[in-house]
Amino acid sequence: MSEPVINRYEGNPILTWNDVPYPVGTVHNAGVAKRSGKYIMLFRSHKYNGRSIIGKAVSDDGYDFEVDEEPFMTPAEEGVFAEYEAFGVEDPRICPFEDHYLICYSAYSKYGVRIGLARTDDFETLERLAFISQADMRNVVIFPEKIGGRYVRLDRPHSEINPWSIWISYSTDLLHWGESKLVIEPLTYHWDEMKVGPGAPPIKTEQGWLNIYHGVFETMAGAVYRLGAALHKLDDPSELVGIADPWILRPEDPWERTGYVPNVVFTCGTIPESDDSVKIYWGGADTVMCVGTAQLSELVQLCIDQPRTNNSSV
Ligand code: M1P
Repeated sequence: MSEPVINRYEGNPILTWNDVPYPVGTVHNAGVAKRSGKYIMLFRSHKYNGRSIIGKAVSDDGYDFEVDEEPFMTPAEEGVFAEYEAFGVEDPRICPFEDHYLICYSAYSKYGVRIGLARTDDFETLERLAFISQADMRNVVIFPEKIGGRYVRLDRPHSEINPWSIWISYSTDLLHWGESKLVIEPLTYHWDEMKVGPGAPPIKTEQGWLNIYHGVFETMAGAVYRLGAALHKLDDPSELVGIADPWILRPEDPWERTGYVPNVVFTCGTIPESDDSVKIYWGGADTVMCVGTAQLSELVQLCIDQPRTNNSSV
């Protein structure tokens, strides 16, 4: 197996519950965006009652973040959103789209978990648009531009029959989605054999859309969440160029191996920079936020040169 392609930042974890000026037990699974030279992080926190809210932190360099005094998003208190967010809002993914930012988040209620879509222009105000799935669905990421004239997303429905897999869906108005098709399944006897889910919104490269996803392996001591990379065709992302056989990140640091949920690295956001590097942000053990860097060209090449097969060697 090749050497790790993600270099962990030596200052990890970059954000913990200690940095938050209101009472929370965790800081994890953050979406990120870059706006006017600032890095904006929308992170998930468990309140003491176990329900999740979303906070905001801002940084000049992508490593050193300062958290707002108040949460950015809490469950809605009236209307249709209140009914389906009553148990919490989780795992925001931020997709820059034209001159605004689309935010997909998991909404929990007594009916299960479904996906809410919100929009912001400035990360000061937030407009909830619609729920874009029924229950049960998690891990939705929208591509940052239309493809073939339509909005495109990767999503992860739950099913009792099939292992939890990554699907693709299309929309003409962002609100109604369909023509869904399965694109990545877990692979038996592989590090992602239990389930997979989209991680960060896909990144456009010359060779294809880079999808950094999470894959889960069940052990006698519980599930292990790792990150992998897949490359989707530019003009038709329902087709894959390749899925990298090795994982690109696994729980190694103490704050990834122990915490609220042990042995978890889980991404909801990346920031591609202009020099081929990409900052990858991940939650460690559902408890803290971490960051590392990789070269986009290396991640792409890994998908092309070492694609997984049914006879995976790693
Ligand atoms: O606890 C690990 C992760 O479990 C869920 O991920 P998935 O949808 O793939 O099962 C989510 O609750 C996620 O937030 C969490 O980090």
